[in-house]
Amino acid sequence: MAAKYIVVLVAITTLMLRNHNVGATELIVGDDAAWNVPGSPETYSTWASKHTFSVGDVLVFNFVNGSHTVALVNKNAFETCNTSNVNSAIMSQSPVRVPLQKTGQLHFICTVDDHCLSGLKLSINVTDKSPLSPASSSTPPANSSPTNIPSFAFVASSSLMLFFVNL
Ligand SMILES: [Cu+2]
Repeated sequence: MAAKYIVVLVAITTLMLRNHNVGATELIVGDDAAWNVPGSPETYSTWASKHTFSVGDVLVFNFVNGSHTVALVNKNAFETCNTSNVNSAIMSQSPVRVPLQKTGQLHFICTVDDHCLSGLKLSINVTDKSPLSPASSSTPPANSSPTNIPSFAFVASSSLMLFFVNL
């Protein structure tokens, strides 16, 4: 229970911080590890669990050209690393930039050799950006009630919590 409570608190805090961010967030996949065959197969699921993905954000895959690719696949192809069943062009020019345009699950794999089987795969859950809250320095619109923010945060954090718990 304590762990879930902490996850909810972190999610709410994240949402509230996000309310103050304007514009797209660029997310460097893997951070310093970039898009490379990882030492641990969980590298990219761990990375995904530490980030929030919102409509309007941009995923950036960095790698050495010729070493890797990025392709969008369905859930089944993601799980089985079926590199012959891709839903997008195979993107091979680093950096590959993928704007997140709608909510839902997105699955990416590298189609080179057995890289996907070695863990070079990424699954993310894209959610709606929280509604723009009035900046604290400006006058709130008349139809904006502060009570809307906690309730929204609760609903959104609940779904985030489920996302974390399901990992
Ligand atoms: Cu690769």
